[in-house]
Amino acid sequence: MFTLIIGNKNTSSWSLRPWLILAMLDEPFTEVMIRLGQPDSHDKILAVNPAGKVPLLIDHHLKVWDSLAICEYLNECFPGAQLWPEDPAERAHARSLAAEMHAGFAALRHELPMDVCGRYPREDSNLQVDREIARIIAIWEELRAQHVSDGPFLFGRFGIVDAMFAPVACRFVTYDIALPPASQAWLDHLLATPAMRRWITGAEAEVAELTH
Ligand SMILES: N[C@@H](CCC(=O)N[C@@H](CS)C(=O)NCC(=O)O)C(=O)O
Repeated sequence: MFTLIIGNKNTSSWSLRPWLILAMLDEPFTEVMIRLGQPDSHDKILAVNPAGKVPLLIDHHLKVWDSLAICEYLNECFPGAQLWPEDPAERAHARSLAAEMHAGFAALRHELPMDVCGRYPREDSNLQVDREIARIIAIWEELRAQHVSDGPFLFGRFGIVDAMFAPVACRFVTYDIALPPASQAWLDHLLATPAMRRWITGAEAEVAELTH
């Protein structure tokens, strides 16, 4: 059985991605949460992962870290799940989008950090954040226009690209960012999945515990 080491559900956007894939696959796994932002957080992470980051997937003697590397490994473990699209051109497109999300959108990450339970309607304007939001919406709109008849997720069926953008979906709710109907429908569908509901409930429990 896999063990997935994650950070706080309310804020650890990187952790959400592989967690969501395991949860969507209905794959039993042991979840270990290391609370971030504590004096001993870094030491606790270093004790399991020399890279000093979560998420970390442990599969028997194998350790896989970095959210995208974990998603790739899960894709290899579950080929039937088609976590990347089957068509090579679509797969290349999906990989480009996952890489763009993984390496980019720095202004959005910095200015609008993931805070699943927070509600802070965005008031300040920031050109770079506006540009990144526009790019994300363009990606979602294009995918939904292409794949609306294939299913409710970005490429039709659920896959790594949905997982990569899931923390952005949470941010759009937190910061009340308006979306065109097709993107909004994808976001609503994703956040209503039992897997995302579990993550959000976990984040709520965590925040309640921290504030009492
Ligand atoms: N590129 C990495 C980033 C991982 C990352 O930055 N994780 C944060 C939590 S969301 C972390 O471990 N922070 C703890 C620290 O830096 O001490 C990935 O994709 O997994």
